[in-house]
Amino acid sequence: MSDSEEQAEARQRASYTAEKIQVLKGLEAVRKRPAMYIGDVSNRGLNHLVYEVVDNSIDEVLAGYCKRIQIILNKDGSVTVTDDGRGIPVDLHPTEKRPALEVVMTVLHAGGKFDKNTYKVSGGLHGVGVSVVNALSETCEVEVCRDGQVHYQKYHAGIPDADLKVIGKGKKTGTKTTFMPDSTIFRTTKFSFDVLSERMRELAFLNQGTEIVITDEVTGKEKAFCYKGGLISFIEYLNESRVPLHKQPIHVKAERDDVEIEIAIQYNDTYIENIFTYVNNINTIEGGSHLVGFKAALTRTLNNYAQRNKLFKKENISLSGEDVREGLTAVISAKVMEPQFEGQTKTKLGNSEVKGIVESIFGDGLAAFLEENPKVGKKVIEKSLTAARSREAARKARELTRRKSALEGSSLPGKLADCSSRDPAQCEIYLVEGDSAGGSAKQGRDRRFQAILPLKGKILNVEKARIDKIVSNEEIRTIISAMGTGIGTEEFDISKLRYHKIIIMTDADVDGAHILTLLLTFFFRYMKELVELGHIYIAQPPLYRVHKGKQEHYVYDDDERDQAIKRMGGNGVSIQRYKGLGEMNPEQLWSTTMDPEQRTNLQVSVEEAIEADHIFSVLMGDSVELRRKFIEDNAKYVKNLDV
Ligand code: 0RA
Repeated sequence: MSDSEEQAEARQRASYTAEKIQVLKGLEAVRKRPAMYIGDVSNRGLNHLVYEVVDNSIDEVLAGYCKRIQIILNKDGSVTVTDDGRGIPVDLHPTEKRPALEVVMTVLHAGGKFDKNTYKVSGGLHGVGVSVVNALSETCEVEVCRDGQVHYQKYHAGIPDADLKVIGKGKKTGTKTTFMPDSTIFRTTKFSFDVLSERMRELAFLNQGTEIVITDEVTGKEKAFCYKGGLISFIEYLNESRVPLHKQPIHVKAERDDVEIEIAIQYNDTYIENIFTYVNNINTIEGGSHLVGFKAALTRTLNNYAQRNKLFKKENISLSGEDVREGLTAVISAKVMEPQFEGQTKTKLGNSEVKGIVESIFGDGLAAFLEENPKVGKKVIEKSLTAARSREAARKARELTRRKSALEGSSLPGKLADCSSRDPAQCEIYLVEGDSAGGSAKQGRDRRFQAILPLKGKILNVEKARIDKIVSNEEIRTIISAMGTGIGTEEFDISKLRYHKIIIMTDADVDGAHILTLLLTFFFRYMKELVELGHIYIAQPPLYRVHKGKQEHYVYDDDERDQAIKRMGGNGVSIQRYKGLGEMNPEQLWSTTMDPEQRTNLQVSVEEAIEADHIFSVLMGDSVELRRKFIEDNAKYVKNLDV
């Protein structure tokens, strides 16, 4: 070998070593700060590992090569994701000098470098790359079928055990990934079949015709999703328990300047606005430019249509955005090349060019539909006009309350026992079922930062009532004025929120569960941001008091109860089952349920917004049949209720 050849080889070795060190550093960073990459290390972060792997297969769906994705929760606690795409490339990576597959599996953000013309996700929780999943797994195995061969590699904590090798032959193509989440990193390593399957259903709706099957090998549960109708099927699912105003959903699909837009909408006879928006299959909870464009087009197109067809009896009337969205169920799906995600949870689309594109595509599509379906057009305009009238009535009712409370000198409800702090970030409000529990809570609380609002009986079911009736309901009015924010999409103002923690405290019986559901429905429909931003909590009062002599334990479920009895030695242990909050004295209520040092509140989230909408619409809607089926299917969730 000549000197220069030797030098070149030495240089290459050095650069290879340098690359290896880079890779190790990257994997180490992920293992040191997992939350930076996947949000958190709870059940939520754990489930995101599955989403990340599935997202890569979905990219292959979007590229047009993958039809089926299978997810198996294995008996040993690992997960296997299999797709029938082209298979991750295995040839040498031009600069890294290793198989592309190994690069994808071990280098952060190496995933999307091969194909330029795909709608890749950037930012947000997804799209961190499958190398992150690998780094956070005790073991991970990939099998790639392509070019007639089966390629295989295994990793420990993201580091390859050996070089990529060929382990067999096969005609088919595809990728199979099996990973075992690292139990030293995650607080829990048990995947949630129900949560995962909701997301798989959503992906199946959003990617028309793709078959997604999820199996739990432990319980034997399996769900297979495949929707020929895509977004149209999605809308039909969302409106399942509602009465539609027109049979066929309105569907618009087009592409402009590399932005793909698909929208489906259908009106129903409720008063609820129910819009889901997506960018590259990601739920944009905070909305953004695609939603703004959609709303603008809907309002403008319906007003123009009504004007031109003389559907407004009075001249000079115009429908507001809220009027035309009453009883509307809509799904908006945008595919954007370089999405910019903004907002508190990075789920708001920032790309301003998308607004105009959605506005013109949807405006044109809707106008064309209305011209061809005048009967539907007339119905929609009539519904919107009724909405406008009742909104006016609601405004007058509110105005009246405002003037009345101005006369009385205070706008806060008399039943509210407010706290002394005026810093909302420090303040909490307990919404308590019944006057007697309310009384105990008032005595037991820390009045510096805890306010108590006792609620009498059941609040109105907002799922079935229109806004004017809702705002004239006494119980709901009390809640609204205590919150300080106002309600609805236009009037709601989060900056006026008076308490950053809103804690619902009800009895552990059927009535309590009903009141809880009614309250959650109200917040979900009319103060959604409170739920989205995590301001709503459910208090967890103990189910039993176990005591013997001077020993005393409060426990929250049957397992804990049995353990406590064992610890105390069985004999002479007495057990008290709390049926209502009223059975606890103020001190007990404080120490078990209200003391921030000891309590365990449940934070309500809308990660599964579709499921939440479905639950509320079914439980609170008109269909007895669907309700019965739902309760049967979900019996396990209600087993702790005292039926
Ligand atoms: C880039 C190029 C090619 C395939 C893939 C990515 C791919 C990635 C994943 C991740 C999970 N499943 C996947 N399937 C495919 C193929 C390029 C070619 O064959 O020319």
